[in-house]
Amino acid sequence: MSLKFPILTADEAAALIPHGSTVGFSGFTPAGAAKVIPTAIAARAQMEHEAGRPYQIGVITGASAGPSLDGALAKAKAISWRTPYQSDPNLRKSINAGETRFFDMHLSMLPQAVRYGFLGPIDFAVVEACDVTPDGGIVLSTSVGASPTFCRCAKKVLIEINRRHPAALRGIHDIYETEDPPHRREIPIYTVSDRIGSELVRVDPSKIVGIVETERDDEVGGFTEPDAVTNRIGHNVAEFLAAEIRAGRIPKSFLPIQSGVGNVANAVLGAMGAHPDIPPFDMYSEVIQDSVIALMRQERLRFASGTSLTVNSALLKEVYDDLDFFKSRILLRPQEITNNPEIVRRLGIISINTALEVDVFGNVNSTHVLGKNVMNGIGGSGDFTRNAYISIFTCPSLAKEGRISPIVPLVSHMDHSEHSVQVLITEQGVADLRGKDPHERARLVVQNCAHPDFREQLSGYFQSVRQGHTPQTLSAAFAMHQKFLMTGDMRDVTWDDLIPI
Ligand code: 0RQ
Repeated sequence: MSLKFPILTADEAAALIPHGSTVGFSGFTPAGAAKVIPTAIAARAQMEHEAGRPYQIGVITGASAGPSLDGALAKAKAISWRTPYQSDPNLRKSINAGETRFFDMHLSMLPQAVRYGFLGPIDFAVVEACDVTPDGGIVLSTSVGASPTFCRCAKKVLIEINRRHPAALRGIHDIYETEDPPHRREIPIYTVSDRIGSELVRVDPSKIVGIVETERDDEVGGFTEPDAVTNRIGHNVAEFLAAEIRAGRIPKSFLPIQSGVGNVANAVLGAMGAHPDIPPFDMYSEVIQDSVIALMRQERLRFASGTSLTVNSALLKEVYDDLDFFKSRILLRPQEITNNPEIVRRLGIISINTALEVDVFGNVNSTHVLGKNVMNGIGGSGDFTRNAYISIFTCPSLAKEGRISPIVPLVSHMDHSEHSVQVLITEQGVADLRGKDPHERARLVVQNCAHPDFREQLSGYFQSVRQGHTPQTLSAAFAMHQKFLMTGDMRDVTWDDLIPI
């Protein structure tokens, strides 16, 4: 590494960032997130607040960041606005209390929104890296996210060089930015492993105002062991995909998989890896998570293209101990490329994401509990779902110890419409919605996917509301939600007073 750039402490770096700045931080679920500078900014904010002075910044990342970034800044009340995706409990609380402005965006669109100037000028990029060359070539760490765009657009760049990541990571990244309209051309990716860009993020070296040296683990949460429900969901997904191959609707050589984040997604990948009728496959996804590492070792997963390597510390060590093996099988690209609709549709990606709530017609709520409080954000689920070869949503058929049915007559917030959602899978079974009208969809979803505790209640609703292309009545569509808000339980809703108009 070059010593050409000033070496700063985290506090010195934080002191450079004035109140009111917009900062683009590296980090994606929350791999490769900047850590020590945001924590120092939070400490500075606290001091300023104690002295009676205002201090807040606008925060943009690739996707969710960990406790050192979103957590620390939210606790210090240092975030005035935030986009595009978060999962920190403190930040979520602050957003839902109306203290932090949060606007949710499709992850593929964030970098171009920054370039187009839709989010205003970017004052600072603060990115984690494992190396930097004297001429301003940055070797990012475990995620790419939106960092290349932040570095290009920001007036000034601060870099955290994290010694936990070896400089030999160079080569795992494929950095490519599209031109903006009217000069944009096709993105030349035709197979998941096509390399189209550079190993480095290239920045005008005069913009690099400092380097902070760190040695910190990524704050990746790790997954709980699959349980009976997540295993059953995984099994149902794998069986569905195997049947699609047998029916000739998926080629025998298979198609690339996109898989969301979380415990269900981890269990689904594990089940696909174990299924005898699913051939070794590729991923063209966003997040490369824990189960991927074992699947690669077992040669069940041939190649994974993603924007973040979101694995726990023990697995990351395993990757670093055998870097040549993994570097020949993993590429990390900008989120604008991993989630790009053009490529999702060209490669024929099978998307598998988790729903918070789904209605019997196939409309999906990924983001808002009871239509009101945001959970994390839409993330990449919309980028993939809208453009997938087959779009699948999974969820357990019960939430909150059986008091909530995630399957409802009408979603309380809609992220993905019935026009984009093709297959719904719970631990109860599969509802293949392709080619079905809303009445057929409703019957299938209730029979195959709803929990037995709610089947009668849900079908009772549709027996009462028969008319229309979509059987629905506005007077009772949210009766289950209202019952939960009043009693803490969605069960035992009756439709006696329902007015079917
Ligand atoms: O509550 O946290 O209090 O236990 O919601 O639910 O079952 O643990 O599910 O962790 O897989 O997250 C949709 C949020 C699912 C996630 C979502 C309660 C439930 C629990 C979490 P507790 P689970 P997961 C690419 C794809 C959007 C982004 C996306 C997500 C908590 O998958 O953020 O898809 N997706 N990105 O009890 C009230 C309901 C509920 C409910 C569950 N109907 N009503 N509460 N819960 N259903 C990756 C990226 O883009 C980065």
